[in-house]
Amino acid sequence: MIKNMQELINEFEASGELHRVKAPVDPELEITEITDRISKSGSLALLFENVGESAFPVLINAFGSNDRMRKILGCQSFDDIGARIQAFLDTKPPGSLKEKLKTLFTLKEMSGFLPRKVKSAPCQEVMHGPESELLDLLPILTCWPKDAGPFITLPLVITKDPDTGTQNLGMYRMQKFDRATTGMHWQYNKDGARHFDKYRERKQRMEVAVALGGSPAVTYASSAPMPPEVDELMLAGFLNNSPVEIVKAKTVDLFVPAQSDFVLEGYVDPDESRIEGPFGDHTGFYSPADYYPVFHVTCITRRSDAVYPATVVGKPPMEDVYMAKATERIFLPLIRMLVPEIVDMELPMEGVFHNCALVSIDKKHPGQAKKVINALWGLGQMSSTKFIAVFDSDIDLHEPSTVVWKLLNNVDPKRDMLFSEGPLDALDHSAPYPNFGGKMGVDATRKTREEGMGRPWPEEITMSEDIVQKVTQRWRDYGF
Ligand SMILES: Cc1cc2nc3c(=O)[nH]c(=O)nc-3n(C[C@H](O)[C@H](O)[C@H](O)COP(=O)(O)O)c2cc1C
Ligand SMILES: [Mn+2]
Repeated sequence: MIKNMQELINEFEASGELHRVKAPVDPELEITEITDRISKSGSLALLFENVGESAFPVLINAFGSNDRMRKILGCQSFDDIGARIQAFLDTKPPGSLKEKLKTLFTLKEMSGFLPRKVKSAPCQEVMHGPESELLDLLPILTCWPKDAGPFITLPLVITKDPDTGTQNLGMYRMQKFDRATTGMHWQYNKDGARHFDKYRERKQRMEVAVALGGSPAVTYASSAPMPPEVDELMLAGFLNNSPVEIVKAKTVDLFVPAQSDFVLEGYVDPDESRIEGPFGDHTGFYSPADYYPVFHVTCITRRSDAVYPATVVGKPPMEDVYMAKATERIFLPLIRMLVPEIVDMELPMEGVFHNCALVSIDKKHPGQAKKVINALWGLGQMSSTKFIAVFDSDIDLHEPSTVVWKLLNNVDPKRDMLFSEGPLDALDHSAPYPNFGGKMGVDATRKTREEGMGRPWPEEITMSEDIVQKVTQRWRDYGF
């Protein structure tokens, strides 16, 4: 388990996966251009030691490879984590599937991974009060030329449900407006926004803490689509195989991860909003400016050896592609619990996750592919998926050429397309309205007579096994 950013730097440096940049660099655009080139060519973690006027180094692209993601999540393969989750599911007595999912993270077996409260913590070694430079202390990056300003790009936003007292940890970017305020870019369907709606109804300010850095598994967990009402710190504890230590924040009634590098404490006022953006986003386009709530920072605590974590999003592949790949594998067993005929899933990076899902199914009855498409359009964060294509289970969804081949050959557009409309991701720019628009499903499975296929389905070409073996054995005889 990698406990904090300092351990992560040591580990990745020892394995040759981290490059230190000692030359002075500008947090405005220069770091992005360097990081983008590294992301598109082999992908090392980068530690910028000398960033603008800031006293703190910047760690970027720590999550930017499948190998490093596996080390961060402590697994040999992401599917091993899925299998661990599956094992927990199997211990549950039969009940409705929905019920099972809801109770999965409240199981007795999971209680060992609940966060553990501690009295003192590294994240509170140094405190900067309300009169200090606050956000001016941090080397916050301006990522792209038309961004509205500097953005904190790896923030773990901690809020509390006023009804249940459950905390949520969500990654929502934050535009720095000045030394003491930022935007708070939680999209309407995210847990932070749901908490905020409750405070608005009560006409109360909401206390917010924002952690930066600390345990990389905690940072990953804050981006994971956990069901509402389940603390992401429990997932991080599960991944680390050890509870996350949390400490009471200094000035707000929230618990924050003890290993964090920085903690920003403050509040969001329901009566206040301000234009946020544009921001060069992970779609590869600028997301437009819009009104979002404002976060007031009233104090900052930090480690004495704090490192500022950042990421740059842009045209894929960037660092977030590897975080999303882990999510695709880890959450597959949960999706399969609700839609059991699903065998595998691939979210191609060009679809930037919300635009396209490929799934394979074990097809048993007519119309099943279309059933699966509709089911996914009603499932948690999957419901904002724009394109879904369904294949038979004898396909490797992770081979783009095979996928396109089957898609183009197996589909009769008139019979196999399903057009619909519904909620879309806030970052979709093609739809006529924000968050709502058209959707398309494609049934690329083998079609049967019951599905209106008037002709026999052809057999796929494969060589007979004895000839394959014979040729393998004789390969040298042919002079190759
Ligand atoms: C680098 C990165 C940046 C993100 N930025 C945002 C953002 O600005 N707003 C947002 O709503 N979601 C953003 N997300 C996605 C959320 O973190 C993700 O949907 C998460 O599940 C939200 O947590 P929640 O379900 O507890 O709300 C981002 C994810 C990553 C990896
Ligand atoms: Mn959540």
